[in-house]
Amino acid sequence: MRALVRGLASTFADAICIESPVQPIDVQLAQQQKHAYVELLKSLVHEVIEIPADNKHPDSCFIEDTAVVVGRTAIIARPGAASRLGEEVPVAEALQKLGLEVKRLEAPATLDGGDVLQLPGTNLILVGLSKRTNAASVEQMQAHLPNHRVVGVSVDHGLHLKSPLTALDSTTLLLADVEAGRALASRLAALPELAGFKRVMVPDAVCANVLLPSDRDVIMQTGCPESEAVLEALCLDRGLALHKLPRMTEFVKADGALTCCSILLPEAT
Ligand code: CIR
Repeated sequence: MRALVRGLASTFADAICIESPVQPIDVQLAQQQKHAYVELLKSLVHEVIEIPADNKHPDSCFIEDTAVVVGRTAIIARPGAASRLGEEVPVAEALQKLGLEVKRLEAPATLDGGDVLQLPGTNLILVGLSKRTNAASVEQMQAHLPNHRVVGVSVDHGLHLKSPLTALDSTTLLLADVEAGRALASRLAALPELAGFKRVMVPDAVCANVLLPSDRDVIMQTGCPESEAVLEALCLDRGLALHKLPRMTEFVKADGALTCCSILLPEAT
């Protein structure tokens, strides 16, 4: 696996904060937290490639939202927040240079990558129908990915589908036991495609969003001992290595999840 990340804008303090209580962002602390994230990723993937910061786009470090990589295909997103339009341009160029087959979503589709959950070990891709992502993007994603099943799921609360939900592996979904996670749990219960997945709730909003830099490694954020204990037990049971990253408080203030700061590129790419 390789990872694409983006430098932190000097304007990061102006990032969109809608879901979390507004608190001033300490950009220097954010730099340190981002550095720790990248260093941990470097120890777990073959290469981390960094696209330079873009000070005109305060949210541009949230690179996950700008493209979805599925195998050798990169689908370039159309960010759902007007202030984020354009962030995807250098990301598309980088993915093209890396040899991926680049496809684009076209208007009226809008999509943030944080709304796209690929379920490991299956050809199923869930797309959250949220404030940022619409049904046209589901149709276009499906057309670009004929060997996958792309299924839209309504996101009634919170920013993105993956804010309170990720997959731990091909058997287990993690959900945050908060309003957004509970609402999604009932939406997911109605999907026959997910019948084979066990659903595990963790108490903390931040801890259900884990990053999988390989099929053996899981990264989570600290800050909730109860959630950490749940993840420890799950990982032990599955032979997965759990890596704990000190909570990225400044990113959480801007509604960012752990997955949001990278795009993972499978090895063949
Ligand atoms: C936004 O509102 O777009 C950013 N402040 C946060 C984006 C977080 N993205 C993600 O978790 N995938």
